[in-house]
Amino acid sequence: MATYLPNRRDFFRLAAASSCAPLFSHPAWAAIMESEAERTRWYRDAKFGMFIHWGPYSLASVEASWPIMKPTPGGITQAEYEALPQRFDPALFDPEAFVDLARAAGQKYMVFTTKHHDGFCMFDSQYTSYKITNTPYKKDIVKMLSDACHGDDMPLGFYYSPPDMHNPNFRDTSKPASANWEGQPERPQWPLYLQYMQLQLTELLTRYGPVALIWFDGLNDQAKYDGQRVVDMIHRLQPETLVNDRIGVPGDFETPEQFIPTRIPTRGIKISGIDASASGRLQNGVPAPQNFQLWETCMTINNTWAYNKHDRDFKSSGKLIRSLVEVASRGGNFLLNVGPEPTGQIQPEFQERLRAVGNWLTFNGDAIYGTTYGPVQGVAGYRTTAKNKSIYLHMFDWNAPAITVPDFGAKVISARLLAKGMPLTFRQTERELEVNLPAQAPDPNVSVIALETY
Ligand code: FHN
Repeated sequence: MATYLPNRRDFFRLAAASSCAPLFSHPAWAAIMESEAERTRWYRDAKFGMFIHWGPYSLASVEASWPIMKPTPGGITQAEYEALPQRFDPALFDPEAFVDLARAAGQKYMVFTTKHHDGFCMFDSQYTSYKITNTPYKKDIVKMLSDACHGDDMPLGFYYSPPDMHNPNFRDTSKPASANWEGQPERPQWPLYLQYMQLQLTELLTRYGPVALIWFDGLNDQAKYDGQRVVDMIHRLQPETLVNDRIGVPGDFETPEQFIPTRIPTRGIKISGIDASASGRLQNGVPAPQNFQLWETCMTINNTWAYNKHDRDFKSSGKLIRSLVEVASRGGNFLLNVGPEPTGQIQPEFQERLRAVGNWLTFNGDAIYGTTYGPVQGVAGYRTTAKNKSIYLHMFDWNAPAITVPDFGAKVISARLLAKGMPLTFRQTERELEVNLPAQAPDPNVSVIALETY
């Protein structure tokens, strides 16, 4: 039986009640940090996950839900969109194949859309008829995938949308979704919608085995969902389930979307668009561990979350490998998305790129999995990650005959090319470390130098 430790919220309540400001040096705070570190350890070590956006919308090659929330002229109508489940029958869906692909990619957890904003449930909920078991396919896809994941020890998380265009207690469904897609908490029915959410989350947390995390997607004005009550209920059902930051209360991890922060995120400073890589140069601050804010960038391989046969703008394998390195070098997780086809297959362009990332990880995974942010930040030519006494230099530029790292505090015992195990000679002074490099970089995308230190 785990001993009860006040969680972060209780700590602040306790401190406030004793009319003193929360003292981060307080023994309770250290205990909270330790208990949080234990809960999130598997997640922090996993580093790389597969996001899956899938539903009847894949039939129409449109984005999930947004076509009815913000319709475009000439686009699919709400009636056409809401009729798609009538012909959704992914006969080629093989959940084991999804898990095998994630494994081949080096992805160590999966997050699946159980219900997107459109309100359609990919699980057999007893609280709605708008669900997968009322389609020609008939089978509970969440059950199939969770069985496959648990059979392969693959942690599975559930994406769940608090916004729900189909539920009449979320919004007045006599009007088009575009009129009130943000929901109507002012209506007397609102508490009934919050109860519906709790009932569905209870189904997801009691019928599908261990749930690694709940990935809420609350969009705006998230306070209307009474998030702390929801999180408390989740932890009563599965205490180890992690929760993200998109239901109006701080979560176990923050979720920058489609961008990688240029700094290492820290507690109390919410990640925002100004942190996006495109907005500015890399920042070189390295926070103390207790100030680090756990985070995860979610990203698409092309530009759409759902399957879209028209979206041919695929990121290259090299770009995806470098994105993974960027994220890991700042202590984050990378949740890379696939949108399966209406047949249940994952398109070859996604498979090719995911397998290429997996191949890179086969030789360089030690420099990613189980690491945290490295001691050198903000240098254009390389990134760093760290794990125990090892420091990894992820070379974006290869400027033989040597690389010089200024102000390298740690005392280096050895240096080697990680992928080939080839020893490298080096020279270290008080001020800098210089590592001699072979003329040819071993990897066309990112070559890793492993440094062992005292
Ligand atoms: O509207 C959703 C979108 O469809 C997708 O699910 C992303 C993934 O994080 N979240 C919302 C946009 O921020």
